[in-house]
Formats: sequence, structure tokens, C-alpha cells
Amino acid sequence: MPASPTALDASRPEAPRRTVGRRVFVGGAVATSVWSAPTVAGFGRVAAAASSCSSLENVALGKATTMSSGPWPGLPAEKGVNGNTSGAMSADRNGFHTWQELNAWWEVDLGGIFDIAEVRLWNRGDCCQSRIQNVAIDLDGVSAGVAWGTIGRPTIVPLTTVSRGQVVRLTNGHPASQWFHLAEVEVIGCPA
Ligand SMILES: [Ca+2]
Repeated sequence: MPASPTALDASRPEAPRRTVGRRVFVGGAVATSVWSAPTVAGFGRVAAAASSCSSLENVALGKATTMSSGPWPGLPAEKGVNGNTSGAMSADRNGFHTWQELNAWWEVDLGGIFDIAEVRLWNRGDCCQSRIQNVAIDLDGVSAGVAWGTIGRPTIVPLTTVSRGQVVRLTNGHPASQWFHLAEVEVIGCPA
């Protein structure tokens, strides 16, 4: 089971105030380099989806995925939504992994419109965590937040100004050409 998330940090800077969109963009909200513990990207506001859903679940599980390049052998895009957060990527081939490139991206099509409370990013745990930094979250092509710093296990990004849509894209914001890999991506919400 995933680790319990920590409380939201209301002191984080707010994300751009955009309110209309159909895609989720992961890229730049947590200002921490601690990757081994849960980290939270907050924007000082309560996600609208959290109050509109009678119950919350991972709505990305098993949904259609694609990514900008790759896969690295044994690490296709769909392993980012297979329900397994294990970070032992070299041993168990449990996540997605692109080629090395600037701003590599991965996305999931939820197959319908959902209210989304937060996105949880699970980095690998066996090496190379710092390759994944400042991940931008895009919801239907509109910026919904950025997970600043190195991504943890998990880094949790509450959606605030943009919280209803279908396609969630994550873009690696590392300043250099880099691989993009995560063990799992969880999109927490409910049908709209
Ligand atoms: Ca996985």
C-alpha cells in the first residue's frame, strides 16, 4: 500500500490561476529535494474536486498512456498506471522510462471527464532520483501545477485552479537533457 501522504503545506506559492482545461500538466510545485519521504506540492488553496467527490479513488489505474520516447527495455508507458508503486525499477521493471531528452513527457488519458483532487508521483527508489525534477502537471493542455525539486515517493500535487478534465500530462522540468521515469502515477478523483 502507498505511504500515507503528509499534510498539505499551505505556505507554498500558488500555481497560475487558470480555471479551464481538459488536460493535467505535471511540472513544478514542491520546493524540496527530499525524495525518500512523501512530499506535497500545495498552492494554498483547497482542491475543488475534493469537496465535489463523494469518494476519492485512483482514476488513472489501467488507463491509456503514452510518452514522448522510448520505452527503455521493459519499461513502457503503461507500467506507470499498473497499480504497483515499487521503486525497484532495475530489479522489477515496474515503471515507465523514456529516452534521454529535454523535457521528456508522459501522459494518461482517463477515458472520460473527472474531477481531480491531486496527483501522486512515485519516483524510483533504487537510483537516479535527481533526474526527475520540477515536474509540470498539465490537465487538458492547461497548467495545473509544478512539483518543484526532486520527486519523492510520493510527491503529492493538489490541483486547485484546474481540477476537471481527461488527459493528464507530466513533463520533466530538469534543466538538462534527461531521462523521465516514474514507478507509478496516481490521479486521485471521481467521475465528473
Ligand atoms: Ca507501476
